[in-house]
Amino acid sequence: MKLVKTLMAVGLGAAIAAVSVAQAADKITIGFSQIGAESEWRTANTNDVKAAAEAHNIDLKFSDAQQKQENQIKAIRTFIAQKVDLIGFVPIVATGWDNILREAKRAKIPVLIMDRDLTVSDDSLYVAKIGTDSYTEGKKVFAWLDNYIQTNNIKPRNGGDKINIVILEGTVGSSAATGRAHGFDDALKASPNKDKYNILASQTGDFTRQKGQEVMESFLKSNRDDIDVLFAHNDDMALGAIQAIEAAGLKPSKDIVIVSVDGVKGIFQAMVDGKANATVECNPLQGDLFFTTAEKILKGEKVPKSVFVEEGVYQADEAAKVFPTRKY
Ligand code: GYE
Repeated sequence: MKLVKTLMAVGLGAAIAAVSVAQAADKITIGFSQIGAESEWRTANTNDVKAAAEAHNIDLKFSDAQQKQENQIKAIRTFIAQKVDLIGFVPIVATGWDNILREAKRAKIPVLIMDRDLTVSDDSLYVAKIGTDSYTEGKKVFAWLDNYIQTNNIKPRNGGDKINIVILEGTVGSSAATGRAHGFDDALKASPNKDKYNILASQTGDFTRQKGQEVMESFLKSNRDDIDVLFAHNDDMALGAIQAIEAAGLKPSKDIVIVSVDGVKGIFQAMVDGKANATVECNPLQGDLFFTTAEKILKGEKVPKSVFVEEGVYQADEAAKVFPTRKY
């Protein structure tokens, strides 16, 4: 209505200018703080957020925290000063957000969380969370592993009576790491085969290929002939570990069963090459759901507090068939 009046009141050139001003004013502005670029998964997630912002015609202020919570807090504070319509972020770790979220609440800017979970003293400090169900992923990892070990009748390499597992954990304090660890542990404890497994070592590789390789090297130094299984909290660390396993003269996927989480192209390639056994999918393509939810929040619609994206499990024997259909 306002626009029609404007069009009548001014000449054509000015009218076109008025239309674009009106459109710009209508555009939703969202500040988004991403963790960084630690993994193939994260890169896919960032690309998807940027593409989805364009598709939704959102004015996106994107900030990369380079793996530091303090940078995320600074970015959120800047978004508040810029009076964005909504703030989105991926909490690098679960705790430490209360103060900055109180600042956002005081400024009446809604907050929508993506991917990782957070723990706050008051749940009204954020509107909703969309993303990853890390606990279920951890459970799926153990379920796959238990079934694989039992159906293939895999025996401990060192002749002992337990299958020895090493674990490469994700970023310390991140919900992606704690969720996957708890899910795996709970499923292990609930298994009738629980006494057949031993966790030999578990250490963080910070979700990166480089650290995954380094930590696996140190595991192999102390226990080369005892390790039967590697569970990596993400594919990138598994890919780094594969290099360490080969350098130690062992065959990844055969001497050491390898299962990880994410489902990125790199691990599909490794499965096709016979170097990894399975991946539990974690879908990074969360941008469309994020902006759809943000739009609803800004229209005053009610949204569920927590929504998870769909995820599957893939193993080596289907990798070649599935590979061409993978989007990340
Ligand atoms: O699995 C890992 C990334 O938070 C679910 O973070 C995400 C995890 C993902 O770096 O590769």
